[in-house]
Amino acid sequence: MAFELPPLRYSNDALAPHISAETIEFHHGKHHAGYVKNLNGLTEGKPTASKSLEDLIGTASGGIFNNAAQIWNHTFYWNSMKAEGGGSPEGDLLAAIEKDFGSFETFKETFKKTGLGRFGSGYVWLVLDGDTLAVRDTLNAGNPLTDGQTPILTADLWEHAYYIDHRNNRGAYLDAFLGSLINWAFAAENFAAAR
Ligand code: MN3
Repeated sequence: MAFELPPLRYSNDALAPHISAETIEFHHGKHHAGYVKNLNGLTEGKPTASKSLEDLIGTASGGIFNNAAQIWNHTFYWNSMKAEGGGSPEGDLLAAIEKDFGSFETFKETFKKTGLGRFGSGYVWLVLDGDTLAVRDTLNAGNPLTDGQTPILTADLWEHAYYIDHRNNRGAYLDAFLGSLINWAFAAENFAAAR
C-alpha cells in the first residue's frame, strides 16, 4: 500500500492565531503532502514501498530517507500541538523534566535557545536519551531515532512553519509553541511508552 498523508487531529484553524489556517493549508496540505507524493514516487514497485517509515529512517539514505523522515517528523509535529495547548506537563513527565533540567522553566529556556540556535532548517526535540530527557536539534529531515533516542515532542524549525504568521521571528513562534500549543498529553504518552 502506498504511503499516505495522515489527517490532522484538529481543524486547520484550531491553532490560530499562533499558527494560522493559511500556514496549515500550505504546511500540511502542500509540504507534508508533497513528501508523501515524493516518497511514493521514489519507492513505487520497489521493496522499500512496503517498509515502515521507521524502517526507512533507520536504513535509507538520500531522497528516500529525506522524504520518509519528513513524513514521520511532520506527523509527530502536528501531534505535538493542540488547540489551547501549552501549560505544563504533569505527573511522571513533569517530575522527569524537573530532575533532568532542574526546573520546567529551564526546560523551556533550553528548548527555545536550542531552536533559535539551529542554523538553517531542522527541528528542535525533547527526547529520551537512555534514562535522561534532553533537548536536541536536528538538521533538515534529521530524526533522533537514528541516534537511538526516543522523540517525546518536536517543533518544526523550517521557515515554512512560521513565516506566514511570524515572518522572520522564530523566537516568537517558539514562544507560542511552548506557551500555547504543546500537547503535553501526547508527550506524556510517548514518555510512558519509552520507559
Ligand atoms: Mn515542515
